[in-house]
Amino acid sequence: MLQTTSPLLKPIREKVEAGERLSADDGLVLESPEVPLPELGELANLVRERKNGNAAYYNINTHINPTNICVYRCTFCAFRSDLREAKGYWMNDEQVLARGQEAIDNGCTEMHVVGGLHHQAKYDWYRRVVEVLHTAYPTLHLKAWTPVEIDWFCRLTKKDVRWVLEDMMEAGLGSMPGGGAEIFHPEVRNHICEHKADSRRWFETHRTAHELGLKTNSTMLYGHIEQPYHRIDHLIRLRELQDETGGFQTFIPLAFHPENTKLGAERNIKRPSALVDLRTMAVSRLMLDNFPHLKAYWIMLGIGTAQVALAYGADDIDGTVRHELIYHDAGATTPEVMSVGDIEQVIREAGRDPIERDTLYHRVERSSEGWQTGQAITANA
Ligand code: V47
Ligand code: SF4
Repeated sequence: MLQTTSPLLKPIREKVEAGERLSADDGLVLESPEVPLPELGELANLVRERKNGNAAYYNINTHINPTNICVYRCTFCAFRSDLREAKGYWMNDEQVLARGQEAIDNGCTEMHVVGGLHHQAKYDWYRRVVEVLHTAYPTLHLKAWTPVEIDWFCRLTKKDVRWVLEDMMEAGLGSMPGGGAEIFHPEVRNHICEHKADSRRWFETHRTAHELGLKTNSTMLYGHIEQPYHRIDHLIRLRELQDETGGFQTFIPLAFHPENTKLGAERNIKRPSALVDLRTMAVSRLMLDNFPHLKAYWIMLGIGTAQVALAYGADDIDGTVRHELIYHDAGATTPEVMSVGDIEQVIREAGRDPIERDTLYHRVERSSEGWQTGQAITANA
């Protein structure tokens, strides 16, 4: 039995205990600073443990951003570059393959592939990134491209979303990451990334991916100009698609890192506090009742907050991670990579049981011969 005393939280606690869905109005109550954070966390932890017990999942993964040159100018982005800037780069096959080899040498099961939209790159170049990696390293799962990229590929090929996704699957696409979601509500989206794929396109892409049997992730970029009702709207839109398709595996709240960004400079925005991070995680866990997993992305939260987040709704800490640029360009001070020993230690220190998973949530079994996919992980409803 929970020790909740806040009168505001009482009716919501009763719904959560009874396994009932929370409304948008409930979500706004949870966002209110009048609801004490520890009580909110306790409630989110009830759901987290109901779904995933004491497990905390991680994987051995790496990132590749094949180019940082981008036609768009999202105001929150410190990663993008213009062609003429010194930091601009564009990888060739050899560089891509070298990253694949490094991933295999380090026991990675997954490569996260996203990047800029280079105005000079043809669709075939993007396709080749997936194809050369998949051909050379077929055991490496390629979690690649956001709806923003898929939308760009549709423009380049003059084909629809289904065609592009099927073509990428033929090349070796295994699933899709959660990026490009930002904040769906147009009041915010039009200010932070007005030109790229809108929320309708984001949902069309994920719906089509789910119809084609691809699993996908989802995110929300918080801690900038958005208001609580924008965040609740965002979560409810995700919950509605999940009701239809069941294709989302995980939700990852992403805290805005303002360093080297136009948005940060213009509005003098500071990075959200750990208290905001934990409240956002807890509210997300309570609103997304049909999502099996929530990720505390340690690269973005910092290790300490990610550990606490495992008691505020999160059951996954992402991976060992290698070659992360998006957050480090925007001021993240977390290490570039964590060893398996360290990530397991971080999870144990938080009082949870570390379990290595693959991208599609199967246990990973390792031996001196290498690794293989084990039992599927099923979260309780
Ligand atoms: O869409 C960009 C965000 C996202 C900044 O699916 C920023 O497993 C904060 O989606 N401050 C890309 N956030 C990262 C992403 C992701 C990360 C980890 C795991 C998974 C997964 C997906 O990063 C972008 C945008 O929302 N972002 N710049 C910034 N300055
Ligand atoms: Fe380009 Fe993506 Fe950065 Fe937007 S977030 S500017 S689409 S790299």
